[in-house]
Amino acid sequence: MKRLLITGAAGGVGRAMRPRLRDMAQTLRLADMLPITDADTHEETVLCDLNDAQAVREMVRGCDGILHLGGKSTEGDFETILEGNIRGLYNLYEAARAEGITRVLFASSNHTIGFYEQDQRLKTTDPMRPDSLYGVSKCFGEALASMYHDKFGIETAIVRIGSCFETPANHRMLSTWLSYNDFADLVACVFRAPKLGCPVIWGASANPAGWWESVGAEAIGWHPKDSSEIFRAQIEAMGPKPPVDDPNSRYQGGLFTVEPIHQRQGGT
Ligand code: NAI
Ligand code: 15L
Repeated sequence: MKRLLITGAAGGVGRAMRPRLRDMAQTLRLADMLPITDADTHEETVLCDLNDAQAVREMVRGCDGILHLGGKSTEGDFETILEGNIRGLYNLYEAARAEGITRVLFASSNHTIGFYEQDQRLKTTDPMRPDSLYGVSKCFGEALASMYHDKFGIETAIVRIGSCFETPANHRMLSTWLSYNDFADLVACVFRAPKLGCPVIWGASANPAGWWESVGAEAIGWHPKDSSEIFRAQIEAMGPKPPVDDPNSRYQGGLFTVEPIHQRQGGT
């Protein structure tokens, strides 16, 4: 691949992916609304707010694929989510359509199904149960990706990421953790597959404590290798698992289920 666009490249996952995706493309185009000042020789940077359709069109021009990580990544006020995750995603797909880009990895989230309880085992085909406005925006994103596939043939891997951090941070994440290396392997499988379609994929490592059926993506050769179990002793040493009625022990989405509806502070 000549040029892979990474949106949200200034964020936690974006920063972790950059060295791991070094060989995925001749050039990595790193885009974010925040400046990125440490680009390497094989990288180029674009400052772009996803809410700005013209800027998004320019951001995607000349790219062969899009790893879409950009947007509000936690619960927030509706306007912020609207700008980054709803209008922002529409801008991205419209730009991809106009510029002839046919493959995307969309970073969806476990918060699309966060109100399922932790003793439930889910398939990707189970109905969504979002736990937050953020989760609802990811449901919108999944639907938008599906429509651009059916109508225009743009292929998207919809990856419902669990918790993608260096290490799991609490008991819940022993079930939801996705290692950076497993995610980077998934990105490689997505952009190298001869045919992708528009699958929903659980973005989790091979965690024995996991809740999701068929983690991995057989059709494109993705088999996660890491396991959160190596961190179990460390997590248990931090304190006992919260009681069963605590949202972090009851719901798959954890504390997102008790987030209030936030109001934007200070006007528009
Ligand atoms: P992050 O918050 O660290 O990074 C997101 C980046 O998007 C930031 O650099 C931010 O400046 C940028 N951004 C936000 N709004 C924007 C806008 N309107 N225009 C342009 N850029 C904008 O999030 P993280 O953890 O790196 O996650 C990456 C993606 O993966 C996000 O879409 C998140 O929703 C998704 N995800 C992450 C999970 C995780 O455990 N890290 C779990 C599930 C989903
Ligand atoms: C997400 O969707 C968030 O982007 C991330 O910050 C974590 O909260 C993660 O889910 C999680 O559920 O652990």
